[in-house]
Amino acid sequence: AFNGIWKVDRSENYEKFMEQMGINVMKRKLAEHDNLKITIEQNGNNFHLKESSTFRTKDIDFTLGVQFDYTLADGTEVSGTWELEGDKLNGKFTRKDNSKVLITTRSIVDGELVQTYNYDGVDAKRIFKKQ
Ligand code: MYR
Repeated sequence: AFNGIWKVDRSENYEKFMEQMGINVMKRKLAEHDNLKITIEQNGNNFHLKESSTFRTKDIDFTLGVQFDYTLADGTEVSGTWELEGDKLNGKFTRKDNSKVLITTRSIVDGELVQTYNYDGVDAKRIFKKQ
């Protein structure tokens, strides 16, 4: 269900979320127009993602339930896991610099990919359309 090429269409409270993450105003402005595109290929428990944005392109491989390292576009390093709960992907990642937890989910809602984010009391969403 997650397979496909997903292009960001709109965001909710993403700027506040990034502010809570400690990202400076200039990077936040750029990140609001990052044209993020995520290509997802799921094979059983294994995922291969291609992330592309105005910041970078990056390949990501992970297996459900298996911890992996990831570097956010601003350089922040995290480590954590994705797990599948029903039709929903639940991600829990811990920042290496301050040990705070970033919770994220991915689910398909009305044909759109909805990714939610929570960090330190601030919630945000980004909604992607299939190409
Ligand atoms: C992936 O599945 O895309 C890789 C793992 C994602 C880890 C958490 C992603 C949170 C991204 C938040 C970016 C906010 C900018 C600081």
